[in-house]
Amino acid sequence: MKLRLADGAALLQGFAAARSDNLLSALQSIVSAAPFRHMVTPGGFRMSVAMTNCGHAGWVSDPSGYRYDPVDPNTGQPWPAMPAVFFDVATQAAAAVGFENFEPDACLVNRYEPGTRISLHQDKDERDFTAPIVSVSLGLPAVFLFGGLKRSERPVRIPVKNGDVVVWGGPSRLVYHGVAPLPEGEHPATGRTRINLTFRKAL
Ligand code: MD3
Ligand code: FE
Repeated sequence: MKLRLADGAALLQGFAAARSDNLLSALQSIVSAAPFRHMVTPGGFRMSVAMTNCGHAGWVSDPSGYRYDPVDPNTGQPWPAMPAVFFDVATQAAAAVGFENFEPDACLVNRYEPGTRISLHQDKDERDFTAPIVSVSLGLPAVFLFGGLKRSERPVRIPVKNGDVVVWGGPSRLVYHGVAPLPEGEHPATGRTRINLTFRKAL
C-alpha cells in the first residue's frame, strides 16, 4: 500500500518484502568486502550507526568533513558494485512515486542495534537535488522522524518495518529527518538489527 507523506514523499508499505531475503544475502557479499564501521563526525564524535556503502561512490565522514568517495578509505579499494536486486528495488520504487528516471550511483547501508539513533539532519552532500532518495528498511522496525525544511519544525513519526520503502524527492528532498532510538527486539532474518539501504544519485 502507498501512503503519501508530503509533496514528493511516499511510504510504500511492503514494497521490498518479497525480496528482503535476496537483499540481505546480497548485503553479505558487500559486507565481506567493505565491513561495517563506525565513522567519526567532523566534530570528532563516533556515530552510533555502523555504515558501509556500495556503488560508484560511498558516503564517508571523517574529521576533515563529509563527502562521497569512490574508494573505501578503510580498504583503499573501490566500494563493492551495487547488486542488481538493490538497483531494481530502488528504481522500481522511485518510478512508483513518479521518479521514472532515477539512476542511483551510491547506496549507503546503515546498521542499527537497539539504542542506535540518527539525529535530525539534511542530506545535502549529493550533487543533484532533483534526484530523490530511496530508503529500504530491513529487519527490526523503527520510527523515522520526518521534519520540515527548518530544523525547528516538529517532526512527524513514521513507523517503518521490514520491506517498507520510502521515497523522498521534489519538495521533500531537503527536509530534516532522523531515526528514533531503535527499540529492543528480535527479527527472524536479522536478529537484534535493523538495516537501512539509502539509494542516492551522489555524483
Ligand atoms: C528524508 N538514514 O542515511 S532513511 C541517512 O533509516 C538517513 O537509516 C535514515 O537519514 C535511516 O542519511 C533515514 C530515510 C531518509 C533518507 C533521506 C532523506 C529520509 C529522507 C532525505 C530527505 C528527506
Ligand atoms: Fe539522511
